[in-house]
Amino acid sequence: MPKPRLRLILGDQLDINHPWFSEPKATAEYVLMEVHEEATYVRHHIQKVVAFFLAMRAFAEELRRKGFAVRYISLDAPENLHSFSKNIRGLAESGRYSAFECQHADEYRVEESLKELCAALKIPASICDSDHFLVDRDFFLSVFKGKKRYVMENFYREVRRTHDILLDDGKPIGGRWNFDSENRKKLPDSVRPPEALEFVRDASEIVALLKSNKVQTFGAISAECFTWPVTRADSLKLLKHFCQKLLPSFGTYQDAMHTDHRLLFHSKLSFSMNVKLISPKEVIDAAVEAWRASRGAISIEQIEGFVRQIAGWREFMRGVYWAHMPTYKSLNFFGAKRPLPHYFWDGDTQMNCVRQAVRQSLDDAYAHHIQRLMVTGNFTLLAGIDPDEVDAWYLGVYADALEWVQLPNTRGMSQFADGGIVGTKPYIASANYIGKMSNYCSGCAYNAKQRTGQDSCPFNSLYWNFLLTHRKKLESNPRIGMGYRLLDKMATSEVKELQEQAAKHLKNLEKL
Ligand code: FAD
Ligand code: DLZ
Ligand code: SF4
Repeated sequence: MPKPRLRLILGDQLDINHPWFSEPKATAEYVLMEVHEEATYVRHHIQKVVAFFLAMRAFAEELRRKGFAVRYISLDAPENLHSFSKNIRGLAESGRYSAFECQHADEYRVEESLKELCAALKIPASICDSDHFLVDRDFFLSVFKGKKRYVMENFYREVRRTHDILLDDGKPIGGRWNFDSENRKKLPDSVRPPEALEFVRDASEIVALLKSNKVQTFGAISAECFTWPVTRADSLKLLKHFCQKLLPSFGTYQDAMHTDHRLLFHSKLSFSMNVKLISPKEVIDAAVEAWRASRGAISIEQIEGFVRQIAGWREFMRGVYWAHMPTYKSLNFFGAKRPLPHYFWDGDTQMNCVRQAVRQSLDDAYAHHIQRLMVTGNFTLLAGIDPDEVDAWYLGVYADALEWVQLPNTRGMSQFADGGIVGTKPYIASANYIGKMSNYCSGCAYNAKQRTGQDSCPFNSLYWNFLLTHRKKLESNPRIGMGYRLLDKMATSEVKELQEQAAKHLKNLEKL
């Protein structure tokens, strides 16, 4: 019998439709491994680690059921050396395999170590594509070749053209490429989002394994009632549920926030997609098919809003990440250096919006986009928190957090620490925006209408103070000029009061 090839499957490469699995089964042995290196490179939410381990174990089982040879190295396996490279070296040196193969990793850190590993092995080694994304890494570079800056909209149109998504004879269906302006409604009392679809499993065994192996995590978990989708079957059910129940209102309430409705009309498909249980193409195809079959009952604003997130933002962020790593990880345009306040770890703050968004994140390892961008991210930006600390929080807290998508969203879109590589302006807002998009302010200890005074909402004075502090860096930006024009119309005494109030809030940051 010829020796098999050894093939590594990373925790975010759980794609049963990868070309590997169409090849003759006997030619390869597949290895998956639970390693300390990955469980501890940042402190993760417990639900994130559990979701990865359960998904990896279920995938290994599925492969075995289908007749593939699988080696699964669990966290407590005696032979586990707790790093991808060390485990692979050990196996490759055993003499049992003819070659080593892996797929490109999505994270720079891991990709670099795999390249080093392949160069060092004594058996032939190669890296292939994961075949997951709609476009490859070079597509991004080709769209922006010779251009001064990246524009997500231009990239998004090219992706839609490449895959013929929502086009009629090359023209966008509905007459426009982008319906973002129709995607900004607050949730009215009369609208009740459907019950979330959950996939209840007992995760006690993994929770005990993490504890006995001293993996430090944070956040809450109900071990007997773990609800994230961790198999392809779960993910397909969730996609169906999204298309039937959530898509009809997805776009309209995409930016809304509500204390009683954590998920609203969001899909919660990010973990499934990021670990490749389902592909972005099949998610888009299913949603477009549901929209088409509805014969107008689902409006174009809903489907375009959803497609834009996946064909646009998700792929665009990946392009930015690979075009700018590793330097991107240390950009700090505003020189922000305050430590992250304790309430990001315990939710204990009087600011209701931050409390809701953080507690939900700690409870569920999930918050939707606007909570991440316009509540927690907005606050850390206005308060001048060190982007390294902000990144570590975002990378740890969400089950869907992998660096290729977390970093450009956090350091770029949300903190503008890249000086405008991802976004055209910093996403900053006062209580006015949060009040307009949520019911948070009515239950808050602070007064959303007040800019100064002990009870004044911190977002208000911090907003104006941010503009003043960074005037040199921002005032020439046409998208933010309005703020400076308003500032210039204010009386000097009013500006001074705002600055003094902001200074008090910043001094009192840990107690807000
Ligand atoms: P939905 O609202 O249902 O959207 C559908 C899908 O669109 C998502 O599943 C996701 O795949 C994609 N999508 C939407 N917005 C973005 C975006 N800005 N970038 C990339 N994909 C997008 N997403 C992650 O997958 N991992 C992260 O670590 C992550 N970190 C973020 C950090 C910050 C500061 C911000 C502002 C956003 C971050 N996002 C991240 C993007 C987005 O918030 C999540 O993808 C989304 O909330 C996941 O929930 P959902 O599946 O219900 O999304
Ligand atoms: C996130 C994660 C965690 C917590 N643990 C593992 C693990 O033990 N084994 C594994 O293969 N993958 C894990 N992952 C996902 C990896 O971090 C991810 O596959 C790489 O960073 C490449 O993107
Ligand atoms: Fe947040 Fe300010 Fe509204 Fe309170 S008043 S919920 S702190 S925006």
